Amino acid sequence: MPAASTAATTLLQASQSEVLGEIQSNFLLNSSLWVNIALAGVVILLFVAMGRELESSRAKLIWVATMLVPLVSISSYAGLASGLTVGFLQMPPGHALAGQEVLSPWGRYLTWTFSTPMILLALGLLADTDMASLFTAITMDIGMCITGLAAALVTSSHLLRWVFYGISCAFFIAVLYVLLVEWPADAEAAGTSEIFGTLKLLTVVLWLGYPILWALGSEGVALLSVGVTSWGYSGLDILAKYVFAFLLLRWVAANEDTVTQAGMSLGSGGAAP
Ligand code: RET
Repeated sequence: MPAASTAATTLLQASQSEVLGEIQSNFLLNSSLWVNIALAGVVILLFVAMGRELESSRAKLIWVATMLVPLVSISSYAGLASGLTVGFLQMPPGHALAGQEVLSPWGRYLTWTFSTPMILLALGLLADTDMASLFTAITMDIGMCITGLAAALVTSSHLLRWVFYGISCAFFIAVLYVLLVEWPADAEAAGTSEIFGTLKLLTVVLWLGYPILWALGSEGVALLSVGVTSWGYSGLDILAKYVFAFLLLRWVAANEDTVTQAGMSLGSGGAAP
């Protein structure tokens, strides 16, 4: 196969140290990664302390799901900062950066597959939803992340990048439907509607920022540079993960009884009959 066509269909061959050099020479990009590593570390310690007093298995389940968010995050950002999950892509004809080698932090999209289901698991447990609804939200969310990763990695066709983007958005709409239509009613019945309402709003508003950023960033129409896009995601992550998780854990720690009594639908260790 001629070298040019190989380059156009795969991540370009670049050593990890070349990628690392590129990341470290871009202050905006590098700082957006290290700030999150530091924050995730602090947040993990804080959450360990906040969960110490929890007793019921249901409250502990919400706590573990919430803890996994910064744990996945610190691993994800370490992967990006080391260059392990970053590569160069040659954009296809039609793309604003066609033919150029663009730095792609593809590990970000991959690791969302592990962090976002934890956010939804914690929210679903808080709303005391049923297994079918929880399964729907989580599988649609995984679909959104994997097809989003495909949209970022496809270099054979500009059109197909946007086709994957559209598929990812369709999965996202299903997640939004569950969050906005199904779970609020469940939370009302479980007596958790106030905190659920706050967290739902935070989640929906912030999550909408991700596809917008993708479309404007170097993966999409390239209006924003790699560094600015990365700071955009890092900022959204700080709010959608750490602030979200802090609010959730603080409420669970203060209202363990409500959480325990509500926990009958999923059979995950609610109050004894
Ligand atoms: C992509 C691009 C394709 C279309 C859509 C997207 C949505 C991404 C979202 C990500 C949320 C990430 C969070 C991470 C926390 O760890 C993949 C950007 C719809 C909603 C909250």
